[in-house]
Amino acid sequence: MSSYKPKKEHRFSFGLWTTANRGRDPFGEETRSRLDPITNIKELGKRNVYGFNFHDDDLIPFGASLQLRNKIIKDTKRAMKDYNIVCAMATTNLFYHRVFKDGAFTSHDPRVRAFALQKVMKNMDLGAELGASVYVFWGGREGTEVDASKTPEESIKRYRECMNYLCAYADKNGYDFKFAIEPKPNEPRGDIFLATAGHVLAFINTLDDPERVGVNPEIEHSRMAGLNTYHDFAQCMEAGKLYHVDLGAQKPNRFDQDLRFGSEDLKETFFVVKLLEDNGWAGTRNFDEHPYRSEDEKGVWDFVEGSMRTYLILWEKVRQFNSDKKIQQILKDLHNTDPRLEGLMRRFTPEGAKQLQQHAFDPMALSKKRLPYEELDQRTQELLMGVI
Ligand code: GCO
Ligand code: MN
Ligand code: MN
Repeated sequence: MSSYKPKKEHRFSFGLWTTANRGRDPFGEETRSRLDPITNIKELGKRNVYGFNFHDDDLIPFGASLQLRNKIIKDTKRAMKDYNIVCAMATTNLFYHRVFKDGAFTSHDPRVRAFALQKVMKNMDLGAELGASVYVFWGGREGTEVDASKTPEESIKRYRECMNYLCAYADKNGYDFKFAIEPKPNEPRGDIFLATAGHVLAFINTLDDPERVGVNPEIEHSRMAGLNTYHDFAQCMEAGKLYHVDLGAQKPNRFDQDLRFGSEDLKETFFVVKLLEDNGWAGTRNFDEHPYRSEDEKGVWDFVEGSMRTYLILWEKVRQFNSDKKIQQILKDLHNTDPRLEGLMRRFTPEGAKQLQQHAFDPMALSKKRLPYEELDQRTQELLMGVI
């Protein structure tokens, strides 16, 4: 029985904004005091978190002097070294300042778009300096409330132009970041462009350098759209485009709740962990979520520890699932083989098609095969509930 204690080798990571979240929401003010980024990094490191992620403004206040910037960078590097924690991912805040009120890459104003590019390039330089291996793009303000105000076609073109520009910038500077675009259907905008993982996958193929760019799906965002998170993650992975993950929990079809990992949708979350672990996920096991607004400063660390602990418990459940004789027998029985038909279907040939057209099927006999999904799901449930 494992102790469910996180280790650096588990490669857990948190965004600095997750732990520094002060509980402000549209209806109420902050409920926690400010957590400065350096203490934040140290506290994460102490708890065996492998890496932190940051938006430029999480670390260096918007508009900070060069002197302050340099001091913070120096302190960050020191804390990383002393507390054995890496910078795993960097990203840009293109949503907080009012200059981005109608978008950054999709703003109508070329000066705003250019400012956004400048802000990203500057933070990419810092991300590279701190050793980040992924750069995330979350277009929080890239959207509309008023459909008459922007056409999606034009907006997508602008988005593409910016992504192409930034890929070229990274190339030119020899940065080997992977870029990961993070979908979200809405919030803070009424509608956000690139709403789901599927939209992002389609968009990536239209870029100049599709190799560099992948998806950063977030459990919460996928469930906000009422989608199956496991399927979302799996399709990105199957496409070779799962470049980063944002883990958390969410009741479906609501505002972005950013709840602690595993606190909702436990079975779907189990299958996300299973997907990652069965496929040897090499990225970070990254949490993007917020402590409850009702928590105090201490509760923030309960939230961090709880997230990692839940992951490790689910990981153990994955091992149990994979070695459970009953489950594995059911799965084995589900998978028929028919070498002849499989051979015919693998690739179209006129000869093969002729044989397939002539093959005599007995649909009624085929439909008689037992699919014991009740038993399979019940066993999975019982495994998750801890009685087997
Ligand atoms: C959200 C988003 C953000 C982004 C982050 C990275 O909760 O709406 O997940 O947290 O991931 O800003 O740019
Ligand atoms: Mn979110
Ligand atoms: Mn996210």
